Order: sequence, then structure tokens, then C-alpha cells
Amino acid sequence: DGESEGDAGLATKTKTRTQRPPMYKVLLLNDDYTPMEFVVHILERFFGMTHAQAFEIMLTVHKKGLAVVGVYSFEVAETKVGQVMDFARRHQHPLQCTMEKE
Ligand code: TYC
Repeated sequence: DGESEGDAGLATKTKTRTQRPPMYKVLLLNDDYTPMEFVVHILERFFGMTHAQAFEIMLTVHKKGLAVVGVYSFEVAETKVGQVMDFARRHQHPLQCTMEKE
């Protein structure tokens, strides 16, 4: 107990905090061209939302400019961003999706 050299033989305790993995917010950004129903479809398809939840979040992005659509580990967040960006590009919509450390 007490691995440091400066304790003169007295017991010391070193508190160790559990390392939790950093989490990442996935953000959806507003634009003037992507159809509302397309955004709703993305939120249902890639983020497991019901139609009602998806519609509500889509409207938040439309009104506020952006919204957090989920919080995930780095790997999962990266995958979601890639899926959204690929799907939007394939349908020729300018929709932007990014991630940021919490
Ligand atoms: N602003 C778009 C429109 O009026 C709808 C939209 C919502 C686009 C959310 C992107 O992330 C977005 N058609």
C-alpha cells in the first residue's frame, strides 16, 4: 500500500479513477436543399428513431441549425457519420453530418 518512496513507511492510498471511454456526439446540420422527408428517413434508418421522433429531430435541425442525433463510442459515431454522408451523396443531397467529442 502506497508505492511512493516519500511515505516514510506510512500507509498511503492512491485513488484511481476508472477510465470511461470518451463519447462522441453525432450532429446533423441544416441546409436549404435536402428534403425534410429524406432527413426523416435517415434518422429512422441509421439512428433507430420512430417516424414521430425522427420528424421532431428533423424540425429541430431545420429551426435551430443543428441537433445532436445520438452519442456513441468513437467507432460507432464514425460509422454513423459515414453512413449518412454516403447515403446523402448517393442521393445528391448536400446534407452534412459530423461528430464531436463530448
Ligand atoms: N431545411 C431543409 C428544408 O427546408 C430541411 C432539412 C432539415 C435539411 C434538417 C437538413 O439536417 C437537415 N428542406
